[in-house]
Amino acid sequence: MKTLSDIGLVGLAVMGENLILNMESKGFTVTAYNRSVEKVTNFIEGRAAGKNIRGAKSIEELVASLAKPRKVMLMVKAGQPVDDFIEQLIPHLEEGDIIIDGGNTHYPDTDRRTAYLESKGLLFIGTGVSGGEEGALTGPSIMPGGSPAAWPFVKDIFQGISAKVEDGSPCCDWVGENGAGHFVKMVHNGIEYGDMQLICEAYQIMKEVLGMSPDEMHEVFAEWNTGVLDSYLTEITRDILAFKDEDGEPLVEKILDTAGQKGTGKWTGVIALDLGVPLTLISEAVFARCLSAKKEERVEASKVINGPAVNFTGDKKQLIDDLRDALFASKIISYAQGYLLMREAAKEYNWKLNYGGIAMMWRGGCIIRSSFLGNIKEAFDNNPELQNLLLDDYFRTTVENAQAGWRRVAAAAISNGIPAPTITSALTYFDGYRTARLPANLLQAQRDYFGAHTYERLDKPRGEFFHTNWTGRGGSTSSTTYDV
Ligand code: NBP
Repeated sequence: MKTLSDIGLVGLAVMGENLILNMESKGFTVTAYNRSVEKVTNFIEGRAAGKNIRGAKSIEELVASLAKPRKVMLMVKAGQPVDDFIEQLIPHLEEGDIIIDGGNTHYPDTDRRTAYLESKGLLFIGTGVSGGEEGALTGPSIMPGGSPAAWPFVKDIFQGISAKVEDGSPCCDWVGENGAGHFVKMVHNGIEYGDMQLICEAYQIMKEVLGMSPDEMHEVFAEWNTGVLDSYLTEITRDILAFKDEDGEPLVEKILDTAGQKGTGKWTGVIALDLGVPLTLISEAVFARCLSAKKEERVEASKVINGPAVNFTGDKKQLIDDLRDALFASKIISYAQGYLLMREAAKEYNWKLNYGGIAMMWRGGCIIRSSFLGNIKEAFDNNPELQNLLLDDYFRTTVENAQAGWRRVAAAAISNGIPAPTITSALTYFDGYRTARLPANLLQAQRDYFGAHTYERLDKPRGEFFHTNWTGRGGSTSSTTYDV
């Protein structure tokens, strides 16, 4: 074993342990530490036995075991524990040493910690790590941001342990300053919410409108996974649908229909509202989980509120193909919206995000990995300034070609009373985005009528504002013109 370790890792839970083993397997020597130190002994004597991994029983011991500049990665519960460990580490570190937070941290915390540690002469990295337990061990997607000066010192380790795509390129690259890495991880999680909800809506339509069994749906997902919908989430859905409980019945049908959430989807929706980005699909996916959680209320409502009876007389095979098209088109909308959010955040926070590079980071090792991320990379390679994915030739024609089926699916869901919030809101966004004249003229008139909020005119230059005394009773004073 080397006399000094390449990196220290604090937090011996599922992510930390597996990341350490991954690092060690790539030739790095690691020192492990945990708040409850008995877990260090258990790990060193257990999974880490015989490997280039040393255990530390104190922060002092951990820091003393590291080569300079020292690198300490925290894989602990996000929030206060990260700040607590930072405070414990600071007195033992020297200028240029690097603290890394690999937890699911909200990006404003990473902004704050980067500034704080840089003010103390230290460097900080806040990085998204995706892929769960298996990814941590065999190759996660890693999205680092923070102090740019720290990147050259951790690049070999991070890219060495990350997932790789077919051509061998790593699913890890520098994202940007301060909270950029955690921001991109947050958008990744939001997209994950959207992809999952889209699949759930397809399942509900197949089940309720077409009366398909889980085994039949399993076959459909198996086929979809060989085409444009090829992705980790399609794959696990295929397997979940085929999974039988001990009595031989499909387990999925026995699971209570209330979804949990840990907040990253909500953060994505909240920042979209703050930045004025129409992130409709991900937001609907978050609300769908909220509605699912109101199980008792829904059960009561189902007894007293009537909807249409399901009545599908069309071509079943056609609707299944339409569902594939609806899923793919909606998924494109979701990524288009997610990228719009990153673009707006980059403007707001002065980040130079590499959009094609982000697609490659998500191409492997994470929950949203899918073959179509390669098309997103190509779209940004063709035009790094691409305003909206829908304006890229491949995505525009794909969605145009899918829209007939997409509309039939939306119509089938609505006319049969099946909730499909992400499929339908994605279609509504698509129609809104391609509409030159929306009814916001009337909306502006309403605002001016009741609040003297003023409006611009088609027949006058932009930036000239007008107020009309609509009732003859108001004055000519208008409200101040500003946007929030
Ligand atoms: P957990 O999120 O369950 O955290 C466990 C670790 O945090 C243990 O080392 C524990 O120490 C430490 N910890 C806790 Br809990 N409270 C603490 C406190 N007040 N002070 C100091 N240490 C404290 O572990 P995980 O699931 O491995 O996740 C680690 C991070 O990675 C989290 O931010 C998580 O959101 C993120 N993440 C998780 C996954 C996943 O699939 N699980 C995927 C991607 C990212 P102890 O042993 O002394 O209690």
